[in-house]
Amino acid sequence: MISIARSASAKHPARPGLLGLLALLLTWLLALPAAAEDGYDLWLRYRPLPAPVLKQYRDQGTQLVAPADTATQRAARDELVRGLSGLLGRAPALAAQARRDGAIVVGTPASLPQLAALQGELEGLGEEGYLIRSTRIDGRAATVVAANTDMGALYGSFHLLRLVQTGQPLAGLDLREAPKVKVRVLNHWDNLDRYVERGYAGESIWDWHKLPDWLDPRYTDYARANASVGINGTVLNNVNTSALALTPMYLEKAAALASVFRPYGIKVYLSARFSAPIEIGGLATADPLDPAVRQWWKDKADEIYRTIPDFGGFLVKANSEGQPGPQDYGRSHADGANMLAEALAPHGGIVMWRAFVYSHEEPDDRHKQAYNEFVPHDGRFADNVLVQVKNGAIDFQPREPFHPLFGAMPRTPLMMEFQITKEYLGFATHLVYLGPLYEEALRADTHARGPGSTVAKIVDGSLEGHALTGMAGVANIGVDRNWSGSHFDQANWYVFGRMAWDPHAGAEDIARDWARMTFSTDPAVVEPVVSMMMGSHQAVVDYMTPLGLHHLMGRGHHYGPGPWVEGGPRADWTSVYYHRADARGIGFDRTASGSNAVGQYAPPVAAQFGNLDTVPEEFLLWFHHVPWDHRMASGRSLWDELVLRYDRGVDYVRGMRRTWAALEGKVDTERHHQVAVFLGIQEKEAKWWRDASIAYFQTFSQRPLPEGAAPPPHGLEYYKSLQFPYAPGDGK
Ligand code: BDP
Repeated sequence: MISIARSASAKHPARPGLLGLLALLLTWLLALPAAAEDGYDLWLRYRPLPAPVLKQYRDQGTQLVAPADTATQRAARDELVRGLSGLLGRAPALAAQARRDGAIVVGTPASLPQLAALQGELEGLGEEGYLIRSTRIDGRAATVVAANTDMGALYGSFHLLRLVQTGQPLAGLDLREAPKVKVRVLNHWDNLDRYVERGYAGESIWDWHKLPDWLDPRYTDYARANASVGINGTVLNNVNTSALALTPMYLEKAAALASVFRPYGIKVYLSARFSAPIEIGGLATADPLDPAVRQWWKDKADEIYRTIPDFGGFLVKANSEGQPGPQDYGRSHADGANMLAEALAPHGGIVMWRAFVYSHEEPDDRHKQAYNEFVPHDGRFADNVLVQVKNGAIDFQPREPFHPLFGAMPRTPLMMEFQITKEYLGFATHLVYLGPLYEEALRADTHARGPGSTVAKIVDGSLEGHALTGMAGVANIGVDRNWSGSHFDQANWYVFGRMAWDPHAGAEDIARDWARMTFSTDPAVVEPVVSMMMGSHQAVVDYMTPLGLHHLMGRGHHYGPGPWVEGGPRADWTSVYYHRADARGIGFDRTASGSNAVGQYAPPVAAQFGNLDTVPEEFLLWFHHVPWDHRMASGRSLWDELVLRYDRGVDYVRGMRRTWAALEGKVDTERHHQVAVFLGIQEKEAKWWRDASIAYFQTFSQRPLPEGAAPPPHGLEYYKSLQFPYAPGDGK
């Protein structure tokens, strides 16, 4: 449209009536919702602020004092120029000194002598923290972003931009921020052939074949997005990895990515296959106590650090789901982790050793396996090892109680592993904001050292006094234009980063920031969007696995309902193993009369979960096998309550559709349309989950549906017959 206007004026410069035409066109353009957007810009859109919000920045940001002598300083200055120009509609004048009131001054005492006076105040902010303050510099009112390091200044710049993006006033600012967690990493489950395991946003963004020469500009945007939320590391390859990732050819490619990420404070890590010494080293064994194996890893570490001097370290999935590991040689997880730790230690690298393990022999309850294998080794891991624990004991289910390892290994730093990609939560099309799931897990009270021993305090190291701390998120990123497969899934990447920075942060505040940055500062958009997001996690729990049910999805691909899944290679890969429905009732008895997994929690928690009267209803069937006519808090029978929960979940999705439809015209058409269509898919699939689950469980309960509940439109056989051989993201 802009080009039409331009060519019209060039061809007919003096034609009478043209001005009128242009005025008409302008009126029409202004009446349109914001121009179509494809989501590529994520939350860093920097579109012009609306006039009423803009007014408050009239005198601010006209000047920018920000040195650009290092790559990180340039990244900060470029981002501020880009952001402020876009948001305020005018480029800030670059200056060496603030000459007018309202300048933005960014740097460290070393990079900007004007900031020397703040030196004392920067104490305690460490290498990544910053302060943002309204103060006077060179005798002028200014907004200062000051830090001990260039990286701190870059994080502070992103924070300042966020304040403007979300329409916060820049007057009277006095903020101090430092991350509460040290290692804040994405885990890409990306294979070297660009297939993304459990990926729903297209193939891997790492174009391995064209690396190291072709550095896709997208890599820089990836780094910007991560730095904007404080993510400081990325594991490039899948936990189920090929040993080839550690060969010179791939190390050179990884080094090229590291060079793009370095200015943004993002370290590169690699998943290491435990049997690499055999597969690419030509050794006969990978036994961690074998001197030749230990030497091989030391040499490999030396080689890696010659190629990537600031390499972060290894992520390892060992003796889990068929992956090789130390137990293949009768050694323990600690033996395996410590061997790698020893190789990395001279270079400052770390090992993230996953606790998501379950052995070839089926345990009586998979829930108990990680605890049983790891707790005996507490205190035996080297100083540069983090044990990486999923938020729950089974596997990223829509809702799980916190993992019993949290609080049970006080002498070992445990890092949190969340899944950002929605393997068990409807893939990319379901609108499910994961902030409430993360918050629930982090705020859970382990009672490990009395009340208030939250998972967040274990993850941030404060409860048990660990300096090495971490949080990992399994990435939801692919080559889709919008990065995450849907616009709302960007929020899950965003909230992961913000919570890794501060595990005590609130999901709703973060959703509000995200919505303002991503869609609009207009409260008439922000508030409905935030309210949709905040209820969306409970909704997916309701329509998929209410009241503590879990692991009921289709086999392998995990798409859609499959509560009937049984048989196959191992019982704990089936649904019937987990729901245990029979004529009497439903649920997994994990109390002392059953598997006693509940005994892995601290006594007050075990007592609460283990007692039918005190277990929170959301975990009822996780811990108890409960009769169909058990009285629920609502007064209804369990069966009626179950059906009601399924319906409640579907209804919530219908409500989201209505809310979103009412935002038409307030959100650009392209994104509005896609979200609307995806919500339609979500409603269809939520109903499918509800119908299939009810049809199946009714064969056990033998009870009528409660009044008002519609019978499933098809018989059970229909739901069971559905096949999805090409569902995306299946493990390979
Ligand atoms: C499961 C996934 C599988 C992963 C595994 C893991 O289905 O693809 O490899 O977790 O975390 O949830 O290792």
